[in-house]
Amino acid sequence: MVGQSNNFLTRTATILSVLSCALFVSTCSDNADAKKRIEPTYDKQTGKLQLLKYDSDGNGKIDTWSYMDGTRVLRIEIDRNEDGTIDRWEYYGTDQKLDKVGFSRENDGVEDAWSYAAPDGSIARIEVSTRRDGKVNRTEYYEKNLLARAEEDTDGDGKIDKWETYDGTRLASVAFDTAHRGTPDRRLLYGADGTARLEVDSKGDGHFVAVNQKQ
Ligand SMILES: [Ca+2]
Ligand SMILES: [Ca+2]
Ligand SMILES: [Ca+2]
Repeated sequence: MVGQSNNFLTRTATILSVLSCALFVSTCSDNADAKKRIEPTYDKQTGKLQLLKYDSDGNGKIDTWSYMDGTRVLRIEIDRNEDGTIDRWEYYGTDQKLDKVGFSRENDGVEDAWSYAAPDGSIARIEVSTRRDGKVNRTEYYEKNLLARAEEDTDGDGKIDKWETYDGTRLASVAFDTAHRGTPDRRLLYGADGTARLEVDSKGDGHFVAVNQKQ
């Protein structure tokens, strides 16, 4: 998933250039071929372009749907493996830059996570709806395309109650707010050697003590 991000961006740029080439520019070299593979739909009353259906790989089957407001792209939905369910949702801002990319963590056509890119094209964060109801309750923060930390509202009360940190690809710590104080009151620290240590902040003053130590 993470490694696909840059491919996604490249693919998106390609699709956009093909679409605009076929529809709006008359001098592009692949114009005729691309035009054959694109089906536009226009608003009956205003005549504005609403939807472009596109067969990106030319196998005769539509795999890309671009929802448009005239010449402006609003959203592109892609069925990459052509199994009949969408697996990538691209959302565009008014500046026509890719805002976020939705995807299905279960690959079942249900959009449950949204990736946001950093200016260099790497993943900045991924928002997740772990209940798959469209509500974001987990946010993962990435550095150099590696998960660095995550925070989650596990009980759905709107407040973060679980925090994870990562060291490379290894989970380094998980902290929980079991007392609904808004801050963690217990945490598990995982060593690189496979050890784990439980610490508790019983007073809520940010001072954690290992449970097997005398306080
Ligand atoms: Ca196709
Ligand atoms: Ca699919
Ligand atoms: Ca919560």
